[in-house]
Amino acid sequence: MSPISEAKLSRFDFPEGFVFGAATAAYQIEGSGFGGAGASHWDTFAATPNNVVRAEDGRVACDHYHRWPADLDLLQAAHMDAYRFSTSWARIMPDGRKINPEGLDFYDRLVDGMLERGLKPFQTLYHWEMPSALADLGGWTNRDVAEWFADYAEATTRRLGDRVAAIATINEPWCVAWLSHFMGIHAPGHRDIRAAARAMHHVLLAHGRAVQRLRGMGQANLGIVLNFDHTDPASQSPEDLAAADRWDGIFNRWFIEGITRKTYPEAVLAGLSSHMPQGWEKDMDLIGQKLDWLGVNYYTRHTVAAAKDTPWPAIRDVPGNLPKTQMGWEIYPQGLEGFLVRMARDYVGDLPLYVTENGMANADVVEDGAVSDRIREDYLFAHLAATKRAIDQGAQVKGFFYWSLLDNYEWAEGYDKRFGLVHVDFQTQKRTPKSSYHALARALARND
Ligand code: IFM
Repeated sequence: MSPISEAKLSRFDFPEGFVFGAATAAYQIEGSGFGGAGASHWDTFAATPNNVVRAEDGRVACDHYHRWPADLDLLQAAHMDAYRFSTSWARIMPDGRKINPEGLDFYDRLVDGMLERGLKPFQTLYHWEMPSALADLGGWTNRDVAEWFADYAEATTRRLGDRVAAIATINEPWCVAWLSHFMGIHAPGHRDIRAAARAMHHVLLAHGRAVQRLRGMGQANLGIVLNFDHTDPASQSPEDLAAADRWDGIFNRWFIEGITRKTYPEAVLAGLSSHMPQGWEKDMDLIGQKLDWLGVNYYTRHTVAAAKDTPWPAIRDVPGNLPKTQMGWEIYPQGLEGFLVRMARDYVGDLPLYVTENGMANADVVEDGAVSDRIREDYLFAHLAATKRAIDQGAQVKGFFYWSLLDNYEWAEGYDKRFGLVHVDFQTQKRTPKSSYHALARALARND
């Protein structure tokens, strides 16, 4: 864990103009199923037994749809410069195609609310609410998803594009494709290598098509948010080294190499190529659209070993011995430094990088009206220090967003896992800023 002296870092230790913020996502906080919104594949996934802890869903979540002014006030009061939020496809296009004006009006007010408070709006277009009507047509396994997504991107940007500071197409394509179509852990819950191969490709195709469309409209500052998992081999045996390389390829190289090199890693194609959509190679130019920035989400590391006598990718997790968060994720800040430096060195050079998510879940409780989460303070400042070390090594990191502003709906984990700087009582919706919120606010104060 970090030496506590790292808690002394402040905004003045970072380059002038460095952006500090917090991140959320629509389904995890807004509440859903009203305001003209359509159903998404998360509603049906959650309604199916054994997918989500206690079958909890996002119907109420943090009721942010009605409480957003107070939530934005919390960001402002912590001296943040920006807010990373997502727009919900199912709210804006309930059937996946036709616009719901009420949905766009909501985001219009939200973006204006950010600007009134001096917060730069960092928008994400897809943070996982595939409209059910499109999921019925195969969702990410259907090649047409690229055009559906570009239509949604265009409609949303026509309304908000004049005021948002940055747009990310997709949040965490690895989760959209692999976690959801191979591992079955997120919606739509498939465990099928053919579905996974298609989703792995189509999610990037949709990204490329949306960037092309928005660029054509003159929209600036377009990026994508990728998640990364530091991977260590369980031993130096050739089998474990190869397993670690496969995991690194699936998680950490597939998406960035698709975009920046217009190729996919050989170690992954070895398992996926026979399941890929026909002619996928011809899509790589569209996928490799120029980016204006890259978002890096980072949480943890994994140690992996070869799993003998199992089908490709034949990998198994080996429990690590570092301190863990409430998610059971090892705390390893060096991994963040490593990925920021690696992205700059191997893939994007001087392209602006943002840490678009980093944070930890903890079983926080309110005592005498306050929450003491010193462990999160340590986690946060250790990762800020890792970010600073990457900057010192030349990575062009321009901002850091803590995940998350609020305790919220942690997908398959329901409401148990608390990632927020602000505690939410899900019965009363009372917000209680935690000690980590106050520590970050002190670090970000400008003293003027
Ligand atoms: O809550 C999620 C978020 O939606 C995407 N990135 C990881 C977070 C923690 O699991």
